[in-house]
Amino acid sequence: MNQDKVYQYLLSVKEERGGGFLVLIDPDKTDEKEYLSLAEVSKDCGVDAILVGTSFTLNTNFTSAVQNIKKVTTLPVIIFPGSFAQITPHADAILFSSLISGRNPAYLIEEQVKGAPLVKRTGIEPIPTGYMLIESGSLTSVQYISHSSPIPRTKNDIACAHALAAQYLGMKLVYLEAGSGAKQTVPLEMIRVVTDYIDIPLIVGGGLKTPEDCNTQIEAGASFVVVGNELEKGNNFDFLRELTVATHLKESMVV
Ligand code: 1GP
Repeated sequence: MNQDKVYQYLLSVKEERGGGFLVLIDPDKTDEKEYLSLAEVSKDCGVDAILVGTSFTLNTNFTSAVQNIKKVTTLPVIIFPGSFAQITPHADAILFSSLISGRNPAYLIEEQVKGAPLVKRTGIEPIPTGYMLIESGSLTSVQYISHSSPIPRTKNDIACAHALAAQYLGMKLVYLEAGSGAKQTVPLEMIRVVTDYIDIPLIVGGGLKTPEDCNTQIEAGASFVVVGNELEKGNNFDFLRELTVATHLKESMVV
């Protein structure tokens, strides 16, 4: 069995399309009917994979949400967990993340220790990911919940050092996170500098609202962009297609 099938798929997306577009579904914040129809049309709209995650689960049975999403799409479904309790066998993979920009042991290693045996038991693919919060203009849910401070927006050297540490620790991805609904996205200059400094792919998300946002973040060096909040405002599939077209730099060159 290919142990890193989803990761290899993501690398091939980056290679072939010039950048990957990931939809983030938060089943706790969105109506089931809406997120299932979003998942259903995603592939036809050019989406490359679906992330599913939430900061905390108030209203939803997370496992059945993932199971139902999986039923309506052939895209890889990847857990983007807020806690180890979101590990479920119905997904294809999990961003097995450590919040390396923080110094809170709960999110650096404790959640991971609780989650690792569950990942093994379920057989889903762990994708080791260095998760970094970047200051984005106001307190975000992820900062509040994780009790950790983000990296200041202008401190590219600090961002680089964290990202390189992730690489040297064997992580396969670095995620620069401005936070869901962020006022300001991750600065383009930080994306440029970090991309040049490390050899592993970068995911960038938080506050991306327009095709231009996605395009400029990929142009700056991100391998993948994540959009969640903006797609929770009702289903506009033409808009989703515009986002993916703007992300896929190589395809837009040939159109
Ligand atoms: C949040 O990076 C993701 O974890 C996506 O952010 O919801 O603002 O698109 P948005």
